[in-house]
Amino acid sequence: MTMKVERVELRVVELPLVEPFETSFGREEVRPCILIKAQGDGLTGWGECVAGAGPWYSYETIETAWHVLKDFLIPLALGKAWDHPEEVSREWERVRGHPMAKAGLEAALWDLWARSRGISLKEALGGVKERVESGISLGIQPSVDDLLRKVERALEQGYRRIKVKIKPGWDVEVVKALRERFGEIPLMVDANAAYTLDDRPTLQALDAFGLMMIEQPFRYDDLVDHARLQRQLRTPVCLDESVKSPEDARQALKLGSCRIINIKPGRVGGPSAARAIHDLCVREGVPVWCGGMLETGIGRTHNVALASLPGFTLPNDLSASRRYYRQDLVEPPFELHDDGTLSVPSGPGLGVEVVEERVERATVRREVFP
Ligand code: OSB
Ligand code: MG
Repeated sequence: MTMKVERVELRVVELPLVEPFETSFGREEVRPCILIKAQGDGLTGWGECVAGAGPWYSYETIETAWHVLKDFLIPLALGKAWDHPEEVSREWERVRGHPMAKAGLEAALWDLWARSRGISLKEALGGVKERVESGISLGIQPSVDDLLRKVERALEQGYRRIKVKIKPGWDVEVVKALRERFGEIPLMVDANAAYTLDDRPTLQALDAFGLMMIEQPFRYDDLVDHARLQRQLRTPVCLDESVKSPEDARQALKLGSCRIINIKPGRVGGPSAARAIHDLCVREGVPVWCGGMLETGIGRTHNVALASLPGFTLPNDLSASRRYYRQDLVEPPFELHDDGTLSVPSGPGLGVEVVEERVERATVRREVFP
């Protein structure tokens, strides 16, 4: 069944976070993102582009993504006949980089495609799980006591693993305090590229705490130094920022830069690329989990569907809606079950309702194509 996108609507929405989120690269109190609504054949598909206000996590921003979507990706998609979203995303390979812009639009096409077949995103992607394991990612806090309180609450709520953000000066002491207080809980750290080879004594010290993994200690695009580090650590290195495509993933595994990969569809160019990395990692025996970018319910639903694939064997950065936003953009919002999981929606497409009046209220910019 051939499809055609006749209309695309882009919006920037801004949602206040229930609490500020601080990492080694900055602090966010309001999360802006681009929402993409693609329509054709009487159906609507939604996607979310995770580029942020500034180029702190990667080079992409709301402005660069808007430009690339408007001037290159949307024109390549509009009015073209296609059978599968992967076909359209192959056309975009001509556009170098800009994975977040591509991922947002490709996600909308997957939603459209799944709806046209009356199947869920989970089925469309080849997912198998009805529930996905939830972990929580806790930002840098004003004090260690604050963090201990946050971790205690997260454990009470049932989160299946705790990830804490680290940076130089907020690392070994913090992990030591967590181990002393909570014992052998499933614990990991994420440095968001804040360290260099000179910091190996710190990373060696972290190696003694039995962490599930150390996420992205080195530069946002490094594979070589990570490979050297991984040879010196017992703790698995997990790459986030450095893996921006299936090709990066292949090279990282070849070089031994990590033993785990955090798959974020936004970072790697979309659901197709995310699935390709999953498939590669399954073949190579490398565990993966789905990362997050503080998505609204729209991006979260796409991520939850992806995380239902069989290779996602580690807890994901997919928390309940209320952990991020007072009111999500979808109904029903994501709720944490007592066993620390989220349900994978099973209705057609996203399988949740996008509440358009909430989207409208959060909108600060909008444009329709053609
Ligand atoms: O490095 O994984 C990261 C949020 C924004 C940018 C980068 C990261 C994160 C998170 C939050 O860790 C994960 C989530 O959405 O829960
Ligand atoms: Mg990360």
